[in-house]
Amino acid sequence: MTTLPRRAFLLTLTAAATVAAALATVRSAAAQPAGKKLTPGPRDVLIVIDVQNCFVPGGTLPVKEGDQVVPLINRLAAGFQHVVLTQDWHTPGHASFASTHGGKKPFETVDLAYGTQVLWPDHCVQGTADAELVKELKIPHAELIIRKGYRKQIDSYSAFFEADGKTTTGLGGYLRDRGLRQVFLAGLATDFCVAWSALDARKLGLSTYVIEDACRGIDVDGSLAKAWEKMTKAGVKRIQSTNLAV
Ligand code: VGL
Ligand code: ZN
Repeated sequence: MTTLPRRAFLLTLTAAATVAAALATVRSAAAQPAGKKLTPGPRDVLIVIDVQNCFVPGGTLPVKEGDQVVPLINRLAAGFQHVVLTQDWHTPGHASFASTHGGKKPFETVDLAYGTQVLWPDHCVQGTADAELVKELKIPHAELIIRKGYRKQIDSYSAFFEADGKTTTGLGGYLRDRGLRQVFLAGLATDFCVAWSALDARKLGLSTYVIEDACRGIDVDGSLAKAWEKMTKAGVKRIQSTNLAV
C-alpha cells in the first residue's frame, strides 16, 4: 500500500468534519461555540410580542421607548426564516381593565378566579386602531399571528397559556407540529407579555432566548427586575441583539 489511502482517509475526515459543522449550524443556533454569534437556523423562530399601537407612545398603555424597538425588530426578523407575531386582543369590558371593576384604578390589583390580576387602562380592544400592529413593523414573511386575551374573563400575557395557566392559545402545538424547537423573543413588554411567554416556553421544554435590547418594560413595582430573576431561574437566556449574526 502507498500513502494514498492515508491521504484519502484524512480527506474523508476533513469532509466529515465540514459536514458535521454545517449540520450543527443547521440544527441549532445554541450549538455554536461560546463567544460566537448565534445564527438562526430552520428550527429557530422569532416571536415578536405585542408590537401594537396600544403599547407605544400615543397608545392606551404606552411602554416607555416602546417605539424604539421597531427598527431593530425589523432587522432581526429579516434574519429569521420563521417569525410569529402576537397581538393582545381584548373584548370591551375585559376583566383586566380597571374600568370593569367599579372604583379600581389602573395598576391596582383585583382577585379573579385564577388569581391576582393587575388592572390596566382599557387597551388593545378588538378591531380598534389601538390594537393594530405598529405600522412601521415590517415583517412580511411572518408566518402566524397569535391573538390572545380575547376571552372576556381571562387575561393572557403569555403567547402560550392564558392567565388561568390551562387554556392554551395553540402556539405550543403549532411550534411542535412545525418542528420549531428554539424560540427567540422580542417586543413589549419585557416584564409582562415577553416574560410570561418566555417562562411558558421553558415549561414546554423549548430552548428560550430573550433579546433584551429588542424589548422594553413597563416596570410597575419592581416588576422588571422580578421578571428577569424568574426568567434567569427558569433557564431563559438573556442576550443582546449583537449576540445574533443577523
Ligand atoms: C401587556 C399588560 C397588559 C403586555 C398586555 O403586552 O406586556 N401588558 N396587557
Ligand atoms: Zn392586555
